[in-house]
Amino acid sequence: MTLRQNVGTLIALSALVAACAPEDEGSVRPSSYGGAGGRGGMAGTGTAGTAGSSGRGGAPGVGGVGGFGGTGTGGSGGSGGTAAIDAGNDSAGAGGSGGSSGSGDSGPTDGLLFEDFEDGNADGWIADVDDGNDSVGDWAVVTEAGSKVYKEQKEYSDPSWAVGGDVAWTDQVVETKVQFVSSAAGDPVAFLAVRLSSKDRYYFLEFHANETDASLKVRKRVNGSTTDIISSYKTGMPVQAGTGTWYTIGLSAVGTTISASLNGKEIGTATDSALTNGGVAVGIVDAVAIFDNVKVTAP
Ligand SMILES: [Ca+2]
Ligand SMILES: [Ca+2]
Repeated sequence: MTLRQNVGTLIALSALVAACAPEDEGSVRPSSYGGAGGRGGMAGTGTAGTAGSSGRGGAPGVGGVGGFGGTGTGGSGGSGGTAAIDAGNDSAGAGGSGGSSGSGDSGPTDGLLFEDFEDGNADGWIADVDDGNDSVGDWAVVTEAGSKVYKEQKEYSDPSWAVGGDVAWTDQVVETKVQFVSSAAGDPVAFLAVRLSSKDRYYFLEFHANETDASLKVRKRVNGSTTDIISSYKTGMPVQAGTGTWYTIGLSAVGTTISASLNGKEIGTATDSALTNGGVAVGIVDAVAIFDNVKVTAP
């Protein structure tokens, strides 16, 4: 039955009730009849109920997950949820949004070390280790081109190193991105070292930015003497690395095999047994340069 039909039925019923009601309560009735009932009163006007309380806000979100690499911290908790706004609606508001991501260095968890410097810290790195001159070196984590990088900010004519890792490491495959920023001296060289156990014991790669050949060398430093293991390469080398371009340089020491790579391509291998263990290092001479994504894995 529609509403209109409903209303019509009610009106009809009212008319019927009115028709059956006595016109005059005082009229004389046969004594065998009881008195007629009185008229119904006017409909009352009820007071509207008070609105229900709003729902409670949702619980704050869970903090984000810290980054891989062992140095990340959890993100901050999310904000509380929005309270329900409908009067009388006692359901809970929506839950809070999730927390922000952690700020730790990301990267592979199966490697020995990964450092992208995105947490703003060169944690675990020791700078200014060089050949006896402790005043050399001005390393800092800075933002360049949207990424945090490790920068040797001043140009020195003596090698300036930053070392990391663990002196107990044996077999290791290391690579890093490097970019020469400037070189007043005009003969910039970047270094990458493996099996470094002291300032006088390590294998290292030399990357000469302004050579057109012989721009990479692999050398060893043993008890204060430096010796070439692989003196030069020409095949696959850039024609002057120059400044402003990222290169990936790699050096590995697996057993007695020492290998070097440029942009992921192996460019030479040598055999040497002088050094068996040590950490890693990046370095620079005659240049301002930046490093990023230092990765060490065990083969
Ligand atoms: Ca970075
Ligand atoms: Ca870091």
